[in-house]
Amino acid sequence: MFQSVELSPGDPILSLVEDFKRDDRAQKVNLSIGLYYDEAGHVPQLACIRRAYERLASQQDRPDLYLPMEGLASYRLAVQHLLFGRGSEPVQAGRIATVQTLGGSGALKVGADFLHRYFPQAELWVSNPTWENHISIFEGAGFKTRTYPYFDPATGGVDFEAMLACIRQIPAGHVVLLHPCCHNPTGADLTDEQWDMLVPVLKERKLIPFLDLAYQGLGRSLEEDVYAVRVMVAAGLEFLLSNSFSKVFSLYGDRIGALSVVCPDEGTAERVLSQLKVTVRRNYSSPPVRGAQLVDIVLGDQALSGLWQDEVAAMGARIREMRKKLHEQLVARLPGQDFRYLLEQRGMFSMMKLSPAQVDRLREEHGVYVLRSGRVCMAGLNERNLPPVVEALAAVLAS
Ligand code: PLP
Ligand code: TYF
Repeated sequence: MFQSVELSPGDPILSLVEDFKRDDRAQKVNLSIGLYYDEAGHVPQLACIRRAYERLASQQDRPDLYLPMEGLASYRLAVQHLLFGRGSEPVQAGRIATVQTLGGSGALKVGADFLHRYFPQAELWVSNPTWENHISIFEGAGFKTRTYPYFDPATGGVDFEAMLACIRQIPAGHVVLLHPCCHNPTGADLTDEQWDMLVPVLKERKLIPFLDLAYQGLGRSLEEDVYAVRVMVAAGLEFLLSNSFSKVFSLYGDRIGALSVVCPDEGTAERVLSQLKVTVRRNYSSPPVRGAQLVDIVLGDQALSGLWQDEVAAMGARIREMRKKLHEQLVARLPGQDFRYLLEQRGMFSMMKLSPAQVDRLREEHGVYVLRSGRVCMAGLNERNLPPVVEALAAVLAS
């Protein structure tokens, strides 16, 4: 019966991680998957999470029951406060429907299923390029996907004119997926002024914006990284916002995130929430409990939340420092080449000007793993691996 099943080629990012694990060279460096590593090269457990675990242990004397379909109530409210602002009008008005999800991926899936049910004709528009899973998840939910121009390899920035021109042509009612900060895979973000110009177009064209936020705080700051959210709220748009806490709480395996749908009024939000619950029920009934409890403890406590904010700020600062050093050392080695884009791009990733052949040489000759597209995880760099990485890049970029 199952003999005709073909082998899937697998996720390109995760398969590269498997290759890396099998590589027995001591000097190998993994800059492929998007994980935040500390200066010692470890994926850290944050101090605020350690404290939250201690608190949880002292409170927990009952078995874990199922959470409701929409997740932990206090967590959902804490998410709204973080993303939209505690005193913000849509939070105060109760016009945001938020459900706890299995990471950012789960939020995308719940959002995609919900949208496809209510807007079956809508197509999804994503940036060219985008995180591959955006396409997989939406196609899995039944969407046809298309791309709008985004990354300009010549400058390492956004080709905003082409992006805007394309978005002006998208038929009303289609879904436009946007990265509010730390674009995956390029690191090229819109400026605040560009968001100011884009948002009225989305509104005028009656498009459905879907913001996917996986790196809040790792670009500029927790507040600046949600500028797009602020502008959309101020413009009175209805939109979806998925967020992931995998990176910013270093809680990858707990699968914790949320989906928020900003509605015009409280009654609509109530009905939307009821449908998001239906979507959850049809997929996996209810979300896991631990990640929500941990994040809720941190965000709900002034001291722990302050500690978390400092820890996120430190992660962001370390990435920027690594960008600066990589830039400095590459310029010193290859004075004729322009690496300014490393400083301008934001977040965990940079799309480096590397051909697939150069990427293969990095891996085969130097044990430096980056994605085939040229995406390099800046958050995997540290003082110890920087010299061999610079050496490897200089070698493949020189010839
Ligand atoms: N969205 C973007 C843009 C991402 O880069 C990622 C990667 O982790 C996700 C969503 C998925 O997040 P999670 O691992 O929490 O599912
Ligand atoms: O882009 C990345 O590297 C991260 C991690 O199927 C990731 O978003 C990669 C692939 C995947 C899930 C997460």
